[in-house]
Amino acid sequence: MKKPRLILACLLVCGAVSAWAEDGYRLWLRYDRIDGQSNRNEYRRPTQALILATPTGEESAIIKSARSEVARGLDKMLGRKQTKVHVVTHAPDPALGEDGYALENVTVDGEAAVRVRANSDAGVLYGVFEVLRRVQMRESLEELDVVSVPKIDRRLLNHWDDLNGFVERGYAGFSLWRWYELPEILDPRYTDYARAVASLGLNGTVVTSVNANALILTPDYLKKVAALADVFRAWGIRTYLTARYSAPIEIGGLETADPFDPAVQAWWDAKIDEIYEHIPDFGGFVVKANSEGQPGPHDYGRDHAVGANLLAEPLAKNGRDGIVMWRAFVYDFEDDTDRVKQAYNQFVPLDGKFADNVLVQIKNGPLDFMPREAFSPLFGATPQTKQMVELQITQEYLGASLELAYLGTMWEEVLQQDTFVQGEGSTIGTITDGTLHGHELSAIAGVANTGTDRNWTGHVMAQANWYAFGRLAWDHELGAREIAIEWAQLTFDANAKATDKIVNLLMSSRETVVNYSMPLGLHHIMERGHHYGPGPWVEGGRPDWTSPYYHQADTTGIGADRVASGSNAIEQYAPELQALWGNLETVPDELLLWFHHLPWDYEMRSGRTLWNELAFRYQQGVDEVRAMRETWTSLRGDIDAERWDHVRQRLAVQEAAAIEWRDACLLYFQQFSKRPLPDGVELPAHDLQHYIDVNRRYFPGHPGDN
Ligand code: BDP
Repeated sequence: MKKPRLILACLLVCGAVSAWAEDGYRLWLRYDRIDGQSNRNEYRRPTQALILATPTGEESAIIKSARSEVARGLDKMLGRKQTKVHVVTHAPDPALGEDGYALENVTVDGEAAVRVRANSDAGVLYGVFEVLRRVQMRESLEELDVVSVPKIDRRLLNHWDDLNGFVERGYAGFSLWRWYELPEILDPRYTDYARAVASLGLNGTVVTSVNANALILTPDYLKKVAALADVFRAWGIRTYLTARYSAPIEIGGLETADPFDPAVQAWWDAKIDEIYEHIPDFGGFVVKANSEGQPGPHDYGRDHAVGANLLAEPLAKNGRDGIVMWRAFVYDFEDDTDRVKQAYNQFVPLDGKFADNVLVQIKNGPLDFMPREAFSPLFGATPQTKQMVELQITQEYLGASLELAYLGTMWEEVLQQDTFVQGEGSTIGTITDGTLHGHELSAIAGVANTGTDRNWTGHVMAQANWYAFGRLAWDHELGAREIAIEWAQLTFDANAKATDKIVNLLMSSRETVVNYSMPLGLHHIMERGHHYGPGPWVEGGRPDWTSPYYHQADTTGIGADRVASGSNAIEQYAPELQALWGNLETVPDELLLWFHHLPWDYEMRSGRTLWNELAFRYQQGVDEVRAMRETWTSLRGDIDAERWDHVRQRLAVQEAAAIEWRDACLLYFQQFSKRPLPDGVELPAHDLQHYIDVNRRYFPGHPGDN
């Protein structure tokens, strides 16, 4: 009688396990057992022991994390009880910098071992993660000759998480931080989050939104932050906060937040001391000031440098190394200058005025994380000021977590973009890593796409964006394709042909989104508020929050005139780029309507008229999504059914979205072009009003009405 019950119990348990098994929770840290005895042996031998070598040789919390990851990863993959891990002292090696590591084959007591050598415990942890990655990818651990040193010091995620649990522009559930439970209750997920972050070599996290709430700086909340920071610290991750500029008024009881007011200065000084009491390795602040209604120094007639330095000084007090990341995402309603020129205009005159521990944090484009923008001309324009790039991992304008858009390709384009500010090779990567202008301190930020969804990012394929950001933060010269290959191998562990298909799908996906939403340099023509789906008709309210402000479509043509005949925003770029982009012969199609307003019959390189080309690009976007769906269908059986179906459903949504974009935009622009759709472009199923009437009240991630 006992047996059937046992079998039943097993069926239930096993069933439950498999129902959860492939829900994406494990991200790229799957650590499945490596099949095949011979294969396993290849890794067994060199990893008979792991030697963790640091200058102190201490058993710190981070070293304990590294040990736990070896047990969780290596032992599981190799089906081994316990890998021997020895922690030893080793002379510091200047070639490894603060966080870098070397992987070497050594022999200990006649046995082969892998030595992970670093100047810090965090470096060792990163090295251990690389060993694990190599085993997961079935790469050899013999003849190791690896030295890997991050190019950027502070590699940060920026969470746009509100204290009420809502994630601004987050499409993967709610905030991971359960403020009401903290500090007493620690969700085990905090540790899994930290493991994932550390596995990429990221070393900092800003846990609150740029649209900051001063409450986070009150004593109760600081205790909560400290509890999170304690978890993160064991994984080499420092905690940062956003600072609301008016906090001295809101929680300090002062009348003003004027940076020149001694009481305000004293308040921040004491507040920052208090933060360090709770979080001894506090990383510093991100500040959004005088932007989109946020308070800031302009409220008192002071500039951004004065504003930033107010916080920077106490952060650097008593040998602390806290920093201020002052955002350059500023534009003013009162200012009728082309919005894309405003940040440059505000920041260039301040060059040299920022304190040493201030970095100006600049979005890749001068507008706002569009599917494609020309880069922000502020990069490299203030050589005496440290600059860092802010990338957006969450897909605010690229289909949220409903659509597949691998951003590695976009970020490769951005980081390798030449600004020419110091001649050829003045890339945004080298500005961000500090080498171009000889700055010691460097940082990079990515707006996180994580939330409480079991798979962390809403769309399983959006995990690739978290992964790619982390890898590029470590080394901005890595290629988008090599990162995609790594991620696909680690995440799906499929055969080579299937992996190839997944990689190709990722690699073309961003351009596909550009094609069906904002081709040829169009921008900011999305729906208002939630920013999902088409909205070229959006009007009313402040002009720089409308679509016609950017597409400028009328009966004469379409496109933003940013050359001398128009706003002349192009003059903010180096002469090389002015020549390239200002000239219709040489400007790439991708940026055509970003810089030029052109007649509908303008003849494109393809030989088509501009109108026909526009229609053709929208159609191409739809066709490409259809091809993505076919590819995905062909992957059935090559990857697990759960994640296959998860992506399958979302690709169907993506096709419908692409069709909606195409039809809505073409019908809208056709009012001005007054030309028929060319052959090969499908006719819309509805009239324009139908698309205008679509109202997605239920769309998440919507903070207000911009
Ligand atoms: C825009 C978002 C908005 C953010 C803002 C920012 O729509 O939610 O608050 O950027 O970066 O992209 O401050």
